[in-house]
Formats: sequence, structure tokens, C-alpha cells
Amino acid sequence: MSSDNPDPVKTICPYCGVGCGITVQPGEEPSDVRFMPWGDAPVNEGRVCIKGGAATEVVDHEDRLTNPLIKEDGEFRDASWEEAYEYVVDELARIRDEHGPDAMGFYGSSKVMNEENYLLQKLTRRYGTNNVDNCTRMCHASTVWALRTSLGAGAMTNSMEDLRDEADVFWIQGANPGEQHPIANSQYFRQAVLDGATVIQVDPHANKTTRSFKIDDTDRHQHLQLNPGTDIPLLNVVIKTALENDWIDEAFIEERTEGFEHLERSLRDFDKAAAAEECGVPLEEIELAAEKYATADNAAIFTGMGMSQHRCGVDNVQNEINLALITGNVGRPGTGVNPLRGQNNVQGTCDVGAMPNVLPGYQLVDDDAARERVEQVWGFEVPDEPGLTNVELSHEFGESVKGLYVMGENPVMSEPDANRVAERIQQLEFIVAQDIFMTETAKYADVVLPATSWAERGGTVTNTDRRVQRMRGVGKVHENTKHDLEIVSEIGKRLFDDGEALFDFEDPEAVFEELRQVCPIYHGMTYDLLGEEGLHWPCYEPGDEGDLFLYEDEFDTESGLGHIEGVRHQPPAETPDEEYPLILTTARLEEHYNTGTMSTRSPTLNRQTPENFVDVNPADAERYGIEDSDEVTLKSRRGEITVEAQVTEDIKEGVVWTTPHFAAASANRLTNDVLDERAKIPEYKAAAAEIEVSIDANTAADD
Ligand SMILES: Nc1nc2c(c(=O)[nH]1)N[C@H]1C(S)=C(S)[C@@H](COP(=O)(O)OP(=O)(O)OC[C@H]3O[C@@H](n4cnc5c(=O)[nH]c(N)nc54)[C@H](O)[C@@H]3O)O[C@H]1N2
Ligand SMILES: Nc1nc2c(c(=O)[nH]1)N[C@H]1C(S)=C(S)[C@@H](COP(=O)(O)OP(=O)(O)OC[C@H]3O[C@@H](n4cnc5c(=O)[nH]c(N)nc54)[C@H](O)[C@@H]3O)O[C@H]1N2
Ligand code: SF4
Ligand SMILES: [Mo]
Repeated sequence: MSSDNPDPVKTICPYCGVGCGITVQPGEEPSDVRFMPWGDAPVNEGRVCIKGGAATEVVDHEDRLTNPLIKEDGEFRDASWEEAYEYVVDELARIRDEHGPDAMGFYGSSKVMNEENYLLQKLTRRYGTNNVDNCTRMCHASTVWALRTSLGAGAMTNSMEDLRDEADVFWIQGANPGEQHPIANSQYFRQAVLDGATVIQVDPHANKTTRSFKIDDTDRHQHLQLNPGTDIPLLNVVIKTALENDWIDEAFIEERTEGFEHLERSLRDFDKAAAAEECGVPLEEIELAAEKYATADNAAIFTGMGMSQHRCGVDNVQNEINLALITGNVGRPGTGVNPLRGQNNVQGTCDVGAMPNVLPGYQLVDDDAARERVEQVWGFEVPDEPGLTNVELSHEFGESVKGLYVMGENPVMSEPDANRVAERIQQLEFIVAQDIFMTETAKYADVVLPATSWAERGGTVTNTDRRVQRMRGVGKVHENTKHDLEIVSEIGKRLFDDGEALFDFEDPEAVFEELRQVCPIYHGMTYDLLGEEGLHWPCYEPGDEGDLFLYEDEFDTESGLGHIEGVRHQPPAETPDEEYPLILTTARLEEHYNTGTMSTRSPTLNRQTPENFVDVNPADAERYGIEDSDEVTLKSRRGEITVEAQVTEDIKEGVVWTTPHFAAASANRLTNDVLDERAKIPEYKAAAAEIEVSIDANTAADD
């Protein structure tokens, strides 16, 4: 085995969207890769959280996929790349010929680089369908929808840097940066609080974010512990309080927004006291928080999964936009509406067009002029109808959808109502899984393609504040694995008559050069210009520095105005009843990462909390006869899991809180797959549930 590049390389942490720089140090053997700090890395200046420090632990894990696999009589056997490619290409061609191109679904990956996702979505479109999506659908799809339609771009309006330096109030709703974006929290947000800023956290659960801001005994941290799914009424109380007290910015509303009258009208008969009661938070507390936000010089909103993952996800985020716009808190440093993006490259995966309704740079597939611009560069026709989103795709498995190509996702665990996903995926005629590990999804595949990991190859990724950065690899650890780029390119070359012309690229930089031509917000970037600091988009021409914050003069909407629109409360699709009297919500811990394919294999991460658990409020525990550490069965209308109970005040009474991280007892066996109508994001954050002490753990345990 040989390593392409024996020198230490500066690259980007493969876990979350903060985009911390780290150094990877190869050892004597290519497999001895080690983590080292990158002292003056642009985002984190050398600091990392527990995941960044442990990132190299999984690179040479014994479970890595090392050879292509083909399933025969229900068992996998090793295959050559030649055989695997041939099988994949024949089956993709067969499905297109027999059922048409829309019978295939392609999942891009927020764990892989811009160039690789760019190529996968190009392959999807050349195949003749727009059925390509990525985990943003389960993540910030609703946020992106609301931001795009009401402000202009589906990304953070501001950057960590200006937020740290200028924000006086951090309004953090449904996000837990203390655990999910730890370096953003410790190095940027907490720093601002040490310098005097105030934090308002809106979350049913107390967590490391809560604890990280309890800095002294001042009242600069306020936690509004609301019932899941009551964010719209809570924000309506805040907005009405701001209106009543004239804490709004009339000049800003007049000059830069539209729709204010609609919002005002929608709240005319709104009953604040009744709403506060529904939220489960005292009215005075919400009013106090409203005063802090609306009277601050610069107030910034941070929004996460607690807002986006509801069937009213778009409206949830729209109401945050409403609050920001009426108080004039957009378009300046230290303000804005800021989704902390999830995976290391979810922002980039969306930017490069791995979504069913947009081409690279968020150009709509049904916009003729945009499509024609891209077609000119590509040299083939792009279908003009938006494709299916990934949860819609899985709802169609075995129906209109017959085949699936999954690059770096694990839908059998990550999608809601996972028992049903596992049933439906078996109805497909052909599945390819391209991953670094044998996932719960890959187990159902006909062909498994082994990819190199993040530490082994180069490319670019885009972090949560739109900074495009280069990743650099130390070379292959396992000889017979291949870079995602090479795999997709080889399949493209073999599958289409014009494949050689469309998919032949010398290296990731050559792909980036093509990407720039079709993606206006990246047009001004080159590998050389990205250098070690990276560049923020939008970066239209070489030499542009990119923008730290957006919308200084106007919004990127058709009218140039920010769009305000009153929204009404829509309770979760399932609310507690006699049979299922609790509300289940799901999220994650710092040492856990999504479906656990990497984090459960990392000794440092896995030893912290190696099994799933459920947080239960002491009052509920007493009602159900549950003691701390009891094994309990948690049930919803869709399934059950057996986990250990943690009896804690951290969770609100009437609510139970667990995680999707472990295959054997994943929250997604319980979650509801109802979708937001527009963004198609599932309601992971609220389902009706019941809990009981397990009678026999062994019989209740999962298969
Ligand atoms: N350590 C670690 N870091 C990660 C990840 C990981 O798995 N592990 N995943 C990455 C990814 S893909 C993403 S998208 C981000 C996610 O990061 P976040 O956006 O922070 O997402 P969650 O932790 O799922 O949920 C945030 C909070 O929402 C709260 N919540 C639940 N229901 C509601 C509700 O109805 N209303 C409100 N207001 N709050 C609610 C939860 O209690 C939780 O504290 O993190 C990224 N970073
Ligand atoms: N109940 C509940 N469910 C949720 C959520 C929740 O809050 N609650 N959150 C949702 C969110 S925010 C998200 S983002 C989704 C995540 O859903 P997924 O994206 O399906 O989950 P991951 O575990 O991140 O899967 C990433 C896959 O990429 C693989 N991989 C890593 N590196 C590479 C590489 O270099 N090449 C290739 N080919 N593969 C690679 C990993 O091994 C892993 O299998 O889950 C969603 N599911
Ligand atoms: S904050 Fe995110 S990017 Fe930074 S080290 Fe931790 S997991 Fe990696
Ligand atoms: Mo995510």
C-alpha cells in the first residue's frame, strides 16, 4: 500500500458544519493517520471539539469497506471494480429503458465534497430525471425555503465572526450549538456573552448550550422551556409584545419590507395569555425575552432542527424572519436569521445543485432561462420538472421508484418511521450503496461500492457561514477503495453515449472549474484563490472577497424587499391522547453523530454514551412508576424501542426526549413521517408516545 502524499495535510473536520481546520498526519504506514491541530486555521484557530480531535479514529477502522461487494443469493461476495461497474451501468440502463428515468432516485451526500455532489447531480440530470436530493431535506429544507422566498438565499445571513463581534442578543430557538456546533458556540457565541451579550434559548430541553451560558449570576441567560411544536404561538407573543410597545423599526419596515399589514392583521385578535399557556411558558417570561430582543442594538436569531423539523417548519422560520424584519435586525453585522447548518458539507451539497428543484447556485429547474444557461455548458437537455425529494422518493419505493443510488446517506436509519422505510426499500429492483461502512441501508443493496474517506482525498466543502474551504488528503489507506469522484465519473463515462465528454475530469480542481461556470455564487472562486482561508459566497468574480453578511442594501427577492407574513399555529400532526399521552421529541448529543456510522466506531466518542436512553421528567417518572436507570419501552403508533430512562429536570413535564443514533433502538422507529407541505421535511420533533417499564427486556429488544 502506498500513500500519495506522506506530508501532513491541512484539511477540514468531517463532522459538523462549523468547518474547523485540522491537520492530518500520516504515520509510517498509510493507515497510521493521526489528528494534529492546525494552529491558525481560519474558523477555529486550532481548537476542536471532541469529534474533531477523534476524527481520524475511524479512517482505518477494521469495519471499513475495502472491496466492491455484489449480492448473490442474499449474501455479499467480493467483486472486482470492473464487474461492479458493469452491473451498476447495466441495471441503471435497464431501469431507464423499462420504466423511464424518473424510476431512479439518487441521494447525494452532505458528507462528501462539492465536486462529488456536483458530478452526481449532473449524472442524475443526464440520466433524465431531477430525482436527486440530500439530507438537507431532513434537516434545514424548511429553513432554506423560508429564507429563500422571504430574504433571498437559503443560508446564514451573517457570519460567526460578525456575530461574535457585534451581536448584543443571541436568540437561539430549537438549536443546541453547545453540542452540535461546539466550536461556534465556545469560540464565537460564548465569547460574545463573556463580553456582555445576552442569550435567550427557546427549547423544551436543557442541555450543554443552557449550561455553557450560565456564566455568572446575572440574568443574561434566559431559557424558555416550551412544549414541542408551540414555537409559532411563542413567537407571536414576542411579535405582539414588540408591536404593543412600539419596539419596532418603522423606517426599516417602510423602506425594506412588504407584508407588515398582513402580520399586524393576523395578530389583531391574538390572545397572548392563552398562547403562553399553550406553550407552557409564563407570559411575563416571554415578554421579558421580547423586550431584550426587540430593544437591543443588534439582535441575532439562531435557528435549528427544533424549528425546521415540524410539519409547519417553513412557517416556524417565517415567524423568526418576521420578528427580525419588523425590528430591523437584518442586513447589519451582528443580526440576521442564522441556521447553523448540520453536516460538514450540507451547505455545499445544496449550493452545487444536489436537490430536485434547483440546479447549481439555486437556479430553479423550472426557470427556462436558468436551465438554458446550464444546458449550454453541459451540452445536454435538463428535465424541467422538479424531481422527488428524498422522503417522497422513499414513499414511492416499489411504486413509481424502482431503483436507488445512495452515495453517503443512511436513510433506513435517518428517515422517519424507519420500520416502514426498511419494508419499502425491499420492494426496489436495484440498489447501489456507496459508503465507507456497511450501513443499515447498504445491507439492502445489490452492489456496495467502497469509497475512500475524507482524510484520504481532496476537494472543497462549504461550511455554515458560506465559507468554501479546501480539503486535502493523505492518500489511500485501502488500495481497492476509490474516491467518490472517480466512482461517479466512471459510471457516467460508461452509462451515456457522450459520457466520455461529460464525465472525464483529471482531478477535483477540473470539476470545480466546470462548477464555477454554472454556479454564479461560486464563479469568482478558484482553488488558488481559496488558498488556506477559503472564501465566503456570494463570490461572483475573481477578486471578490465574498460577503460576511448579506442584504446590506436590498434583499435578494424579486421586489428587493424582505417578505413579512403572519403565520398561524399548527399543532403537531399527533398530539397526546389517552393512548399516547406524552410528546416525544428527538435530537442528539455532542458525542453522537447522526446515524452513528462513524461515531459509534470511534472509541473516544462511543465510550461517552454507548447506548440510547430517554430523558423523562421526574413528575412523569413518578406517574409511570419509573426509577432512574430503569429499562423502559417507548412506544408510538409506528413502533417501539427499549432504552434506559434518565429521570431529569432537563426535560419538560409531558415530554420525552431521545436520539436516532443507535441502530438497535433508534428514535426513528417511532417518529412520524408527516411532511411540511412545501419543504417536505418530516416532523421528527413531535410525535405522540407512551412509556412503560419493560417487563422483559430481552423479548422487547430490537431485532
Ligand atoms: N455532535 C453532533 N453534532 C452535530 C450533529 C450530530 O449528530 N452530532 N449533526 C449535525 C447535523 S446534520 C445537524 S442538522 C445539526 C443539528 O443541530 P441542531 O439544529 O442543534 O439540532 P438538534 O440537536 O436535533 O435539535 C436542536 C434542539 O431542538 C430542541 N427541540 C426539540 N423539539 C423542539 C421544538 O418543538 N421547539 C424548539 N424550539 N426546540 C425543540 C431539542 O431539544 C434540541 O435541543 O447538528 C450538526 N452537528
Ligand atoms: N429522529 C430524528 N431523525 C433525524 C434527525 C433528528 O433530529 N431526529 N435529524 C435528521 C438530520 S438533521 C439529518 S442531516 C439526517 C442525516 O441522515 P443521513 O445523511 O442519512 O445520516 P448520516 O449518518 O450522516 O449518513 C452519512 C453517511 O455517509 C457515509 N460517509 C461518510 N463519509 C463518506 C465518504 O467520504 N464517502 C461516502 N460515499 N460516504 C461517506 C457515512 O458512513 C454514513 O453512512 O438525519 C435526520 N434524521
Ligand atoms: S465544531 Fe464541528 S467542525 Fe469543529 S471540530 Fe467539532 S465537529 Fe468538527
Ligand atoms: Mo442535519
